[in-house]
Amino acid sequence: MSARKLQQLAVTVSKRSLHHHHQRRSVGIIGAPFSRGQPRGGVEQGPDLIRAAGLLHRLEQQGCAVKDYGNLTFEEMVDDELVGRVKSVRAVGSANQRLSKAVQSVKRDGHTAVVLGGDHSLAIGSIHGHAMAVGELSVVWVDAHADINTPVTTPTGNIHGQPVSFLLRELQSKIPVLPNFSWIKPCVSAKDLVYIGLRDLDPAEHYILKLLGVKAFSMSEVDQFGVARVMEETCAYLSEKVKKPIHLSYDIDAIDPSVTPATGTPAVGGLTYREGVYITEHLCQTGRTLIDHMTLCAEVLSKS
Ligand SMILES: [Mn+2]
Repeated sequence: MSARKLQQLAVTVSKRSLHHHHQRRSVGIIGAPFSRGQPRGGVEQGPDLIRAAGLLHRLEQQGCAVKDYGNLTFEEMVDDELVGRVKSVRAVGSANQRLSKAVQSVKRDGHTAVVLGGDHSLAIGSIHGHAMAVGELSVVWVDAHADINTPVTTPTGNIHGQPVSFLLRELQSKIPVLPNFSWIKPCVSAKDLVYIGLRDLDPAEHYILKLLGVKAFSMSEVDQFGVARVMEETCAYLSEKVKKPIHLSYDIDAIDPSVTPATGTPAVGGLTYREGVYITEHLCQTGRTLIDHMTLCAEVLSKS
């Protein structure tokens, strides 16, 4: 069910962009069956389940040229002990380095890169690879959670709650040295990040967002303004100075668990199905004025 909704999200994206560009969009799919950023099993089946629900066929039906790069394989890590309180550090660092290289290669081939996760720690490699390939990025992060704990502030030790902290330049002095993380180059500025759908933040995350002045639309603000105005303001904010390519990082738990129950971290009071799809539609309409400057990547949590 969750995979089906996701497939519809992706199809909506390609349809809109084709309509506005009048050109054939080529999409490169990367599967990242990885779950070590959090403790629960199942999420590593996400890429194959989303394919099984017909994602590629539906994209082709909409006129996209689709190249499936298959699933990445990740090495087993023995002796991946806690570092401070952070779990599976070596596995997460190594998997994301691999993903970053894969994204760079897909971008070099000229595709819109779509990453199918996998838990949200994969955003580290996905955004890093995208930035290495195309330069400065804007990031739209759709999620119930901010995922911006540092390895020091994390209450759980799970890296799926920390990916943004590794990517933001402003937080680099707060990030300790971790095994298999030395390859990461912080590549996103706080002013180029917008959150949508937040409703479950840890105290330290709230503090970091305030400190850095990160633009964020919580669910209260989606309620108050409506998703259409939220998206208008998001795009106006991101294109204030320079129009940068947009990286969309979409955690399925942004949508209400009554619609997408297949997530490890459900948070009630989320986006409706239409609000969740509208976000992708609006970003693609923006592509009309940002031709060839927009790439969508989705890191997706999908539990069977
Ligand atoms: Mn989340």
